[in-house]
Amino acid sequence: MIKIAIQSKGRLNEDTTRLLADAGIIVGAGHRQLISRAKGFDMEALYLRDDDIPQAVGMHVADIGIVGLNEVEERGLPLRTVMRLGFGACRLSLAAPKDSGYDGLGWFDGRRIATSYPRILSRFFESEGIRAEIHEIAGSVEVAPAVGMADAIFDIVSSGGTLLQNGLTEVHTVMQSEAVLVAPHDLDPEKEREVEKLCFRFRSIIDSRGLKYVLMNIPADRVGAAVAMLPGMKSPTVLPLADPGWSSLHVVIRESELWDKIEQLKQMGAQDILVLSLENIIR
Ligand code: PRT
Ligand code: ZN
Repeated sequence: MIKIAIQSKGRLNEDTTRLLADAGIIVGAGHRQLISRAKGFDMEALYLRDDDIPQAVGMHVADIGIVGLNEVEERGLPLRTVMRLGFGACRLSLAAPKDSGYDGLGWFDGRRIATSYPRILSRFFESEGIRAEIHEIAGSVEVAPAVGMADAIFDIVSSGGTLLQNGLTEVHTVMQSEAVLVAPHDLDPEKEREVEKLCFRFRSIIDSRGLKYVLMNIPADRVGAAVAMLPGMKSPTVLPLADPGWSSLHVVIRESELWDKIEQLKQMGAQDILVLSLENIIR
């Protein structure tokens, strides 16, 4: 049985349990549990604070973990990023007060920067040859400049709303982050096979997100033109209808292009268009 460490509560908890559920693996919500036996996969879930997940995996308390790449990088442990999971997207950025007169990275020289990610920041400053004072604080980093604790901050940003509310401007992005599946480098081969099975399920779910399966009837003499403008995994499927003048066309379309493509298909004479959601793509 493999043990997976997941965030007990917080931003990644819900998306993590949803990804597992979509993969046919039901675990408890975690809010009051420490550990639970999963249904649908031979697995135990360990509920931890995100900060502790890299270490739990590094120490083999858990075999794998789902956590933000930012936490993995900050801990600096020898872990392997097995897979990016496509949720929890954010970036780690430097931000300065709006009226700071910021004029490039050199501005940080000799200044005080508040952050909960001192290791990532000091590595970055080192690589840029910047000497700044890094002040580690645990929470509410964004208020540090206003209360005089720092000249600037280095923190997680997603919409940027929090920076704006605190009179700060994002001046430099240091890293992009998202939730990742991590494992140690020396997982035993039997567990490694289980992790591969899990990744196979995750991959099929992640690949199918944002895709729609579209079926339609279209005049047979327009099929060539329709196929030419459609994507499709290999190429669209074309099936003859009982009426020789018509064909049925099946295709996978990215949600962002859906309406655009449907309008073009309608203009080509497509009718009875069905749009279905896609749950999995097994390649
Ligand atoms: O209790 P525990 O220690 O487990 O959780 P936590 O409070 O330390 O972390 P949590 O749940 O807030 O975040 C978990 C992970 O989610 C982070 O490590 C990131 O990988 C990821 N993530 C994605 C984010 C955000 N987006 C995010 N926006 N983590 C934090 N934020 C913060 C941001 O710093 C800002 O203060 O949310 C606020 C709103 O952001 P804006 O830019 O949208 O205003
Ligand atoms: Zn945390």
